[in-house]
Amino acid sequence: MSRESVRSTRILFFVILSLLLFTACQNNTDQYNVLFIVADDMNGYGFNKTNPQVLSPNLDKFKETALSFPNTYCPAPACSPSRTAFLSGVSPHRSGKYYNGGTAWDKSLLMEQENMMEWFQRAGYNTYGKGKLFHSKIDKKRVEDNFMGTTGRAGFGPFPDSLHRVIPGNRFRGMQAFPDQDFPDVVNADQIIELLQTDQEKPFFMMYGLWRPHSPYTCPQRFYDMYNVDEIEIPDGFYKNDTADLPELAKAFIDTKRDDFQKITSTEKQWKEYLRGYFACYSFADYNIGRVLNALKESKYADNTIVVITSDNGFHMGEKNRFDKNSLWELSAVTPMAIYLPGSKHSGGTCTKPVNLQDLFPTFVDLCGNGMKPLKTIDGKSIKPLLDNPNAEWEKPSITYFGKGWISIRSENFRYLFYPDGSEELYDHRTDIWELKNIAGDSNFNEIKSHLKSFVPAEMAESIPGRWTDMIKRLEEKVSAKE
Ligand SMILES: [Ca+2]
Repeated sequence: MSRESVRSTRILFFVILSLLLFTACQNNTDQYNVLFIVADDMNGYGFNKTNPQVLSPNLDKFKETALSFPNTYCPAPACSPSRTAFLSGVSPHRSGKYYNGGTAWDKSLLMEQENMMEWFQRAGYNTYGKGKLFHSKIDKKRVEDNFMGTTGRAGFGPFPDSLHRVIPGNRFRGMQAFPDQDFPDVVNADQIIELLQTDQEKPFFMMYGLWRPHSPYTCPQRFYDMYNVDEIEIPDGFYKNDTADLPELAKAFIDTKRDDFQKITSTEKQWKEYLRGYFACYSFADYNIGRVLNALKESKYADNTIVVITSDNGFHMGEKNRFDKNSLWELSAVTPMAIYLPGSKHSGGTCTKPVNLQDLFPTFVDLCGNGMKPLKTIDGKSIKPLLDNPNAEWEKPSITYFGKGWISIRSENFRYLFYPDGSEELYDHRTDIWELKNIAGDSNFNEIKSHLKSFVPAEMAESIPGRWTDMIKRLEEKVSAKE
């Protein structure tokens, strides 16, 4: 070998060695890290700008770097069934977990399921979780195994002071300010930030579950101060008589929360104070999300970490005469989402195709799995094709379930609701984003209606006993007796 070629070989050797060392220092050879942030009861007001009064500067900034999916919907419109579905990969129509309350993970279908974190671990990841994650009680050891450093059986924790906890039937107790460190969202963000500053030997899947903007609407004073209560406007989506054209079952359903509605709206001033509480907590959640995003930006994982930000379900602030989630209409079903994919050409873009939180697990399998498939069937469909091309063909609508036979199907332009007695609603989102005019009876839309109806599953599981199971049964009996 000539002297020249020995020299070249040596140079090549050092280049390869340096590359290998560089890659090792980046913690993950060819796998992305994932930071998955889930807020609680965050509707589209700030995230999707459907109510421009709500300030969410950190989400706005994140959206400039990410691909936004404003038409993302939950598998079921409440914390526990939504999280159970998207973390297990089992849709509510197969598990029967449609409502809050009761158990779920001790039922065999879910117990035997390999959940999202377990799959990530098998795919070679370290998994971390802080804050509100599963919601439904899952085996303590399994939670601890799934999420390093998680406290509490349901992946909650640290638990908030009782002042910040929800009192059923009393979501709002007036403006009550407390210091930052009183809030689990702050403490959990601190811990996530610390993890991002730590050397990671393996790729990581890190989940940060916020409690806000979920009620009670307590937060640090400066977030209330962002809103002048006298200037707050009643939401555009509120319309006094938009429930007149609903099916009987839907009307009876709305009546179950009428007292709640009347109490909050008894004076306009009180309603505005309620709105300020939600808006302030929305901005507080935005602030904590911003802290975590800044920490990621300053970390060495900034360039190889996928970031997903979304909520477990949406929330009505008076629309359809409700102050609640637990419904199949847009405000409750929407879970606005944005995804940062390193190197994406579509930063700052928007994909308006209808997607579902149920689609996240298969998407992670696609992006992070290196061919590792889940052990059991998971529902949903990978949205990787949309991350690659936001205008790609996407025929699949997004489905939200609220009990056996209670189903809502959202295409890019329409929402179709189907009830167990066969009654229906249809809304055209091109002209009616607040779903004020039910056009199910308009024959011009028959084709669209029957197309969407074809996605109603032939079989749906009976409800696992939960907070709404008996109530829904009684409503069905009451309405069918009248008909
Ligand atoms: Ca929730």
